[in-house]
Parts: sequence; C-alpha cells; structure tokens
Amino acid sequence: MTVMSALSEPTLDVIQVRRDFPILERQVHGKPLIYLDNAATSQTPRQVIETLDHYYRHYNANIHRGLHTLADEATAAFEQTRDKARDFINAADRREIIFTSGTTEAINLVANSWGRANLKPKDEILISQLEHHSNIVPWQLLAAQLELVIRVIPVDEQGALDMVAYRELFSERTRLVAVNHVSNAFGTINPVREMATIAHQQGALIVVDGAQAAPHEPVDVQHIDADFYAFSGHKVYGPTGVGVLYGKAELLEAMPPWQGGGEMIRTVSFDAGTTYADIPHKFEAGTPSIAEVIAMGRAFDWVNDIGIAMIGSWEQHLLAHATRKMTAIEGMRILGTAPHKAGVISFVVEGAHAQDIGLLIDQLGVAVRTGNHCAQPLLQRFGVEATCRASFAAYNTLEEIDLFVESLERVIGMVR
Ligand code: 7TS
Repeated sequence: MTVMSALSEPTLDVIQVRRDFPILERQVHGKPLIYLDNAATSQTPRQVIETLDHYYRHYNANIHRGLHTLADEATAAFEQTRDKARDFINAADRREIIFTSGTTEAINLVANSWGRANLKPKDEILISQLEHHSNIVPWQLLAAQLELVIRVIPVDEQGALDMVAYRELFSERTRLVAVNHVSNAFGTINPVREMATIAHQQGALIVVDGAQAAPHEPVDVQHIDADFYAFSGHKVYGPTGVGVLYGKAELLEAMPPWQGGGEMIRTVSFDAGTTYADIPHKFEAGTPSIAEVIAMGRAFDWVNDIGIAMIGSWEQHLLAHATRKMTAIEGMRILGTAPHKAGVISFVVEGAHAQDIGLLIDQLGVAVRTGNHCAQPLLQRFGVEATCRASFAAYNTLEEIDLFVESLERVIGMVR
C-alpha cells in the first residue's frame, strides 16, 4: 500500500467518476446524498447495472450444463470473470478462484472444509482482535465442535496489531492464523505479508479476510503468500451476493467438498459412490449467482480502468483531509489511528450518543454507519459499545467531507 502524502493531490477526476453512479443524484430528506458508508457496501456504477440488465434481457441461462447458445454465452461470461478475478488479485491459476456468496461464505468454506479435515483437539488458531465477526464466529463454531483453542492477537492503543505478541502466541500446536488485511471498524492495514511469513515459518497457514482491502489497494495473493484470501463483490463496486475465495491449488485439491449438489460432482452412484469435480467446481455446488458473478467481472474492469492504486491514493487524500477537520471538533475521539490506515474513520464524541449522531446526520443527507460494525471484541477492547464510522470510496469528494464535518458539528450541537 502506498500511503499518500497529504500534500500532493492525486489526479483522479472525481467528477467524471461520479457520473458513473446514478444513485449519487438522489436526495435524502430533501438533501443531496453524501454516502459515507462504503465499508458496508459501495455504490454500483451504471456499467455494472447495465451488465446485470443485459444478462437478463439477452442470455439468461444456467451455466456449465446446456448445449444451447444462451447457456454457452452465459457460461463463457461467467468463466471470464474467473480470469478477471485471477488478474485482480494476481493468483497464479484460475482454478484457485472459487465463487462464493461473499466473504462470509468464503471463510465458512475454509473452516468447514479445510478446518474439519485438518484440525484436531487442542490445535490452536490465532485470530486478531481486529476481526469482523465473520472471521471469528466460523472458527468459534469449529473450535466448539473440534475442541480447538483460539488465541487472540492483541492490538495496541492505536489499533495496530501487536507484532511482538503475535510472534509469541505461536506454539507447536498453532495451525492457522485468521486476520483481515484491512480492518472494517478502524481501517488499520495489517502487515499480512510479514504475518504470512511468520505463520509459515511456524508451520501454520494463514487465511486473510480481504473484504476491506480489495476495494482500496492492489492485492497480490502471491506476494502476500496467503494460503486463503476472501473478498466480497459488493464492496468493490459490484453486486451483492457474490464474492471470491482464493486458495492455493494444492490446498484446494486436497480439501474435501463442503456443500454437495449439482455442478460439484464427476459421477454420482448409489452403488459405486460419488466422485467429485476438479477445483474450482468441487466447491461450487448448485446454481450460482450467475448475473452477479458476470457483473462483478465488469466491476473489476471498472476499477482497473481507473486504477486501484489511484483509487487508494484518492481515498488517502480524503482520509487526511477528514481526519484533520474532525480532530478539530471538541470532544472528538477517533478510534483507530494506526500509521497505516485505509479510508475509514471510526469516532465517538463526548456527550453525544453514536446512535443519535447517525440518525440526525441522516436527516441532513449524510449516510454513515453507527453501531459495533460486527467487531464487538475490538470495541470492547476500547471500552465503547458503538461508534460512528465514515468510510470513503472513489466517488467521494473533498466538498462532501466538508459538508459532512459541518453537518456533524451541527448535530453535535443539537444533542449535547
Ligand atoms: N470481513 C470484513 C473485514 C468486512 O468488513 C465484512 C463486511 C465482512 C467480512 C463480511 O462481508 P460479507 O460481504 O460476507 O457480508 N463489513 C461490513 C461493515 O463493515 N459494515 O457492514 C458490513
């Protein structure tokens, strides 16, 4: 990740970018929408919306099974996204790309397939304190069933992982590290490449939750040396209901299927037993979200056309500007001030409930997220139950940040 200097202005043509997003023209409570809840889901460019529309108008068909023209066209477009996803995260092989319903399903797949096949009672899993619940609860469910031990990698006061503690947590029973690349609640960018190296030296694997990294910085799974890497389409300007699990081919090949059904088999017999398809199809049971997968491919194109590094730089610019302005607000406490941060600002304000801020600022057209951000252990660590969170995307502007901060000051004045 290149951390942008706050001084040099990136050259993103944000006005041009905004033209691709019809939703940005709408009003909320009579005010222009200022959408700052991008960590929850990003908005969708018209090119992606048109891809969905085009699919249903022209070649809606089930894939991998028909011999007719529509089925061929749908299958080709679906499989083309696999190549685009391979390129997007620089996987070595298209067979290492498995389509899932999102990050959550991807991690559950790893837990239930790799985890059940490889973990034994008393084996240990290291999970960071920064995780979204979707990289905690699947491991807790498995731990309860297989009698595994979960150890927590702590964060420091800034919300950065304590790498000394990380090294010390390993034992001869450590089998897996589960960590996000970027924290959704605080924006902390974790040193996942270094963490993977350490995990591998200790004989453990690493599963990286990339849900908040893929939209903001170039991801290279080979450079990271991640064993598994997961992300969701809807946070990368794509549709909901689709995502990607990357896994190293040799791991995926050795793993048993998780869900059984059509598409994932080679032969099925009551007498001779059932044999399974090769990867990636072994892990893609049933009819997938065909239109959404195809449209996710279009979203990757959209991001590539602008350049993910350019998007990341622009968001760093917005982050620096917003942090500077927000820090000046009396009683403001920003949670998560790690030196390497993505465009996420979590905050609480003395004397003002996060919930009230969220509700009132919505009346002014500003969408921020309020709550625990599905990261309860992290918020507990910092002694708060809820924060407000503003998170940025390619289409946000400096003017929107200024309006957001003005609105915030107004709202704080009302509730104090
Ligand atoms: N991991 C991280 C780091 C996330 O931020 C999220 C969603 C998920 C996993 C789950 O992704 P899903 O697509 O499978 O649901 N994060 C958020 C958020 O921060 N606010 O709403 C959803």
